[in-house]
Amino acid sequence: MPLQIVRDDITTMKVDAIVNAAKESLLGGGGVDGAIHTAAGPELLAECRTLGGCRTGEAKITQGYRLPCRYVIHTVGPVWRGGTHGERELLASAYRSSLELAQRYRLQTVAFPLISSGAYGYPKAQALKVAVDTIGEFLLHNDMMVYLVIFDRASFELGEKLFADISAYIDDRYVKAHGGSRIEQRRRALFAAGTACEQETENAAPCQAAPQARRDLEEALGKLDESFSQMLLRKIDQSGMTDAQCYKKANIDRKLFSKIRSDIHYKPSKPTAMAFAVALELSLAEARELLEKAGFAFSHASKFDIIVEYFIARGNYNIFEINEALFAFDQSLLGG
Ligand code: AR6
Repeated sequence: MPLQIVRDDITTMKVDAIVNAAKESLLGGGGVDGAIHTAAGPELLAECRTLGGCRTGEAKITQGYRLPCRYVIHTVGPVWRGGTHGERELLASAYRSSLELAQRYRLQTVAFPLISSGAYGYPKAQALKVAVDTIGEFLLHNDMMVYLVIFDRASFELGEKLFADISAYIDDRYVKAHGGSRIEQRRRALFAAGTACEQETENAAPCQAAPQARRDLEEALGKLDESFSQMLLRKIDQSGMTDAQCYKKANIDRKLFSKIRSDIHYKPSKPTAMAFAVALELSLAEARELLEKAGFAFSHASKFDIIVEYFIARGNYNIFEINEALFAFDQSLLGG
């Protein structure tokens, strides 16, 4: 999965580079900067002294010294001054400059903290959105594995309204699926089965199927043999996207996509299948059909399913926003 949101201490990340939320002097400070310098040892500060500082929105690179990563990319985010002083663009630029530097050094794995969201006062939910949007945009055109490291639970806040909306959506469905006693649930299930039987009996026609119905049946049977992989490739072709555009939009890496492409019987995990449904911007009915090919269903007994359904039903196919919400509700993320 090219972008993963994880809860961790960035100084422990075993990646090619971690990013430091530094100040313009690059001479150390508190927060994540302090933690990185402490873990790296005094050689880091010595190298930083040779760099001549770093302007807000730009990035510089050093060795990682005693850290488990090879490099530290130092970037400087903006100080929050109410949001009307170009903060968003400067913050996006801090992420972009760091990613471009990582690309120049041919790094494959990079971990970011939530830049500017501590001492520099950028509201956390907005800082997170800028991070996710900017990294997401970069990953549409570049291959890299990026971790967004959230240090404490409190750093992570979905917009209040979005959180409330999703909670209500889950409650409406999840509670229904789990509500009532076992007897009540059994009664409902029996009732549903009974109704279906009655309908079947009513509709049962002793005569031959009409020609149209037979054609529909033949078409359906013809589709029976289509595997997940085949349906996926067909839908990608129909969408006009290239394979790469589709798997990047699905937050899936190239290797996994090649496996799916070359093995028509490949059985993806549910988050992978869902990720493609989102990347292809399928309707709920189409998404169900694709999931079925992989042996899955949308279930109202699963918060994960309900959250993805919430976004699809609203036509919001931004996989990174969906992942933010899944992360907030402690669910697996979409992708490979
Ligand atoms: N791992 C991951 N994230 C962390 C860690 C950690 N070990 N420690 C803190 N965070 P901040 P800024 C999170 O203040 O707002 C320094 O003094 C923290 O929860 O470190 O960009 C510099 O020298 C927060 O969400 O950076 C500058 O003067 C995020 O990292 C100034 O602070 C960023 O908080 C930069 O301020």
